[in-house]
Amino acid sequence: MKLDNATVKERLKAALGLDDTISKIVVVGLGVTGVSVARYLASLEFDFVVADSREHPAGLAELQEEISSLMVFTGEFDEQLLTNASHLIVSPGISLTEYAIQQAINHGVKVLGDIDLLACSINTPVIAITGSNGKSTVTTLLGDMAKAAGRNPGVGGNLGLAALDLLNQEADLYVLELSSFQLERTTQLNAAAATVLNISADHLDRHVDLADYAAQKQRIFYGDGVMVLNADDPIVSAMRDPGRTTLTFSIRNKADFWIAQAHNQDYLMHHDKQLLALAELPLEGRHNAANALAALALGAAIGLSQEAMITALRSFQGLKHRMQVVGTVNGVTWVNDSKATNIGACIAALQGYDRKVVLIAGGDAKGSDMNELVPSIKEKTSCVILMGKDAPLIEQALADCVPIIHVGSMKEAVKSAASVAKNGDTVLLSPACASLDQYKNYQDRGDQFATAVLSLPCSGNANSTSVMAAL
Ligand code: UMA
Ligand code: ADP
Repeated sequence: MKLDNATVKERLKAALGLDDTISKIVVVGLGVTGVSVARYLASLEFDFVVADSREHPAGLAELQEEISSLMVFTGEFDEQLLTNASHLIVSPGISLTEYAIQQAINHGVKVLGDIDLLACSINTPVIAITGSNGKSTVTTLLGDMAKAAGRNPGVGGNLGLAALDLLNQEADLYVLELSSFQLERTTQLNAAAATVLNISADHLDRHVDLADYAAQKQRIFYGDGVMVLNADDPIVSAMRDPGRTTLTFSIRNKADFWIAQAHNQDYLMHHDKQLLALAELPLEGRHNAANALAALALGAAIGLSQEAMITALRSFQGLKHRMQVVGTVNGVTWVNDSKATNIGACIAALQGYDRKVVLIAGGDAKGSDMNELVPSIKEKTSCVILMGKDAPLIEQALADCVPIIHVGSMKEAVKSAASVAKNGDTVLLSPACASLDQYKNYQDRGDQFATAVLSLPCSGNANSTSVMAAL
């Protein structure tokens, strides 16, 4: 629940130095985050201006109708405007290394993000989730668990609904997915429970190196809440703070939440208590067992009932574009994992198979080292179909260890995959790269995949009904 405006203003002033009479605020970026920040500041009667490097930001006209006095600067960021500010509230998609922002920082201008504004505006517990992969899955699952336990959670953040927009609805708990970009400009979050699910290379075009990327993620643990750590991930395990309450999860070894075998079945466990047979979890891939354990640990940290969490787990169908089976055509199963926008996700997808698959990959590698993909591709693929800007980087890394086909479009990729896949095979779209070089976003890439699969000519045992359901 949001606090009253006077209290919020006091807290913003004390914590961030934001003062409605003297602060000179520039909201930088007018996407989903910028619009939510502008609306929120206006509701608190703060003065501010907005800057966006596009000439025509999409949401501008609507926002100008709502806030008649809104002053907007479009086009290349104006160094003087930013340097003369006292505070910049910068959207996560904008790098703090942008020249004008750097100049402002050098002049002592404070940089904030939307998450700190939210943190100062509520007295409600927050569960915060970050990691290279699994954030959206765990955030959504935990939201479902909280609802099953009779709570009224506000679920959002990097997931899509901007954090400050969550204040428009009543909530007794916030479940926030947070990116490294949001966390790098956050100092006020004191989550009741927080996790870094895993760390693998991602966004290295924005962060100095993997250590810097991990350090930004670690900021999720600011405060004194319960830390939920992945015991299988050495970088995450090293984040342990001996003074803090910690819960661990592991799909390999014994931990607070772990997997044990009994009567030839794997079970999700809490210490020595069997919670659920893994076979009852309606999600593809071993990595989703890790996600389920992480969600159970986070829920336990804030006292959700185990029964309610297990009920939510049993009915959780996963999210679109993540290991989503789109159908079986001519005996070949087609799986859409378009959200695999980094190496870690692609490796996790491949490792979930016990026989070789045809892999469709490629796109924008965002500075990651494609050599890391090689062992899993060697072990788990019979052929790799490559597309997109960084296809040559992947090809170079693979160095002829597996047959490669180059294609220019998703339609061609699906056609080529259909020509090499045999009855009983799986074709997996798990690109290990971002989509923006060829598609509007990962959803567009996944939808084009499903559409192309649907248009494949069917013979005898085709089952295209499930393909249509996936669109
Ligand atoms: N902009 C500029 N100059 C630039 C770059 C951007 O002016 O150089 C402007 C854009 O024109 C646009 C605004 O800044 O108006 C965009 O801001 P943004 O890129 O921060 O995007 P938002 O629309 O605010 O969405 C952001 C997150 N996007 C990014 O971090 C890139 C969304 O995560 C998130 O859902 C949303 O806030 C609500 O919290 C998306 C994402 O791709 C899903 N996240 C990355 C990921 O998951 O890997 C981190
Ligand atoms: P995020 O929000 O962190 O991008 P998602 O839940 O949307 O995470 O999943 C993104 C991609 O990562 C998908 O390809 C999914 O199959 C894969 N994935 C999900 N959970 C994990 C995990 N725990 N480890 C590795 N990969 C994962």
